[in-house]
Amino acid sequence: MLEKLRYLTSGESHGQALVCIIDGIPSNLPLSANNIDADLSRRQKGFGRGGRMKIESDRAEILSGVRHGKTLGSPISLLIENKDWANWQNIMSPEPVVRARRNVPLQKGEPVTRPRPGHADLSGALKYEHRDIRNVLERSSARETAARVAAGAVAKQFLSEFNIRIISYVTEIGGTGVQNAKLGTRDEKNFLSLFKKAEASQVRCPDKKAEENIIRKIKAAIKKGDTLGGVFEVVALGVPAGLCSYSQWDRKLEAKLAYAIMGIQAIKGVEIGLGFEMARKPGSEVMDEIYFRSLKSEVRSKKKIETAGGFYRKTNNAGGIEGGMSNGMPVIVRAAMKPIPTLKSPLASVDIITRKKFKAAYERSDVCAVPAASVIGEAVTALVIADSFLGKFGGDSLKEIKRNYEGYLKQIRKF
Ligand code: EPS
Repeated sequence: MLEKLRYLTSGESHGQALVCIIDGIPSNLPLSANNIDADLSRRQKGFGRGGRMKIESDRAEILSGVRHGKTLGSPISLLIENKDWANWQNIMSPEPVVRARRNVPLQKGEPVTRPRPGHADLSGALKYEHRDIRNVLERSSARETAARVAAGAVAKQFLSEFNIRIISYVTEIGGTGVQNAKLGTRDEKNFLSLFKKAEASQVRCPDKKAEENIIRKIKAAIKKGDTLGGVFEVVALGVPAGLCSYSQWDRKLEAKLAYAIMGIQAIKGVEIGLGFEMARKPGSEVMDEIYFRSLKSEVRSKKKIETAGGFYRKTNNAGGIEGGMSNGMPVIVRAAMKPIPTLKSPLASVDIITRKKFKAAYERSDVCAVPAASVIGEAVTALVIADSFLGKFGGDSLKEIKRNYEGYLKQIRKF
């Protein structure tokens, strides 16, 4: 679905490393591994994560596409080591495992033959003809999202040159949380305040009371051997009107966002703006009415610059998108994550070799990863917005894109 920016990830959860190639980032964008590592670390946080996060401390190594702190315009490749690899070198060895000495057991690992309901295990085994489910679960694991967060951090770095920011917060976990009405106004100032509170929260929830309830819920789930899903919101701030198009189904901004968000492991639903709630209300209550304020200008460095005014809305039920195009308001995406399918209190399943009923195998896992999913949501949203931005203002160097963008802003101001 992406037009200008392409990216691919590779890597198994307990393999040597995760790898990501991003193609289409223009030249001369300042970029260092530090820009990426900050988001990698945010993705690892959140109350309810399992033992694995104590092993990993994700860092990106830039292998190509950047020289002396600036992008070259060539593909950027990134590598994130799996620290846990040290414990899996034989089990996940790319080379056939051979016996070092007679009487030394082969450390290939016991085949996993017990598919977990809700996981990729069974369909993946059938599809790829694997009789060891490890061959499926290693790649279907949400560990892969570290690579997507790294790619998203590069997209965010690009967008920051145009004062576009992508933020997120969690609104619900396990059916408890903060109601939309209590989140406050849907304007930039309030979104930034929600984000600040979310960054300081153990579960990325901006409401203190809701955070306490959520933590209580997660603790109860840990005790029961259960898992929890939830809802998070991603907001893109500073997006200009006119990204993407109504002209073709696959050029619509909502379509691109839904595609990207649904591509995150365990996501089962996406809404834009008021989303499903819009379907329950009459048109007179949900459309964002249009107003106009005359332009205000200031003289800065001997240049007259318009600083405020133009068309605006008082509400943002559309979530910043009308007719498949950004309309200049914050772009709001909400996503529903299902509970993690790896449960300590197992569910019924059938062994793929013996065909016997059993209670599904427990692999070490998280109890809740909604806060992490919210950071991943930011990453894929950043990639979509950056791609759409490049689709409209595309050029090969940052300077060329800035020139194109400024020309467009001038055009809309004069409209
Ligand atoms: C995951 C299972 C757990 C999670 C993992 C996703 O890993 P492990 O099997 O090693 O305990 O911790 O998430 C990550 C490793 C990560 O970096 O987010 C799964 O089965 O999807």
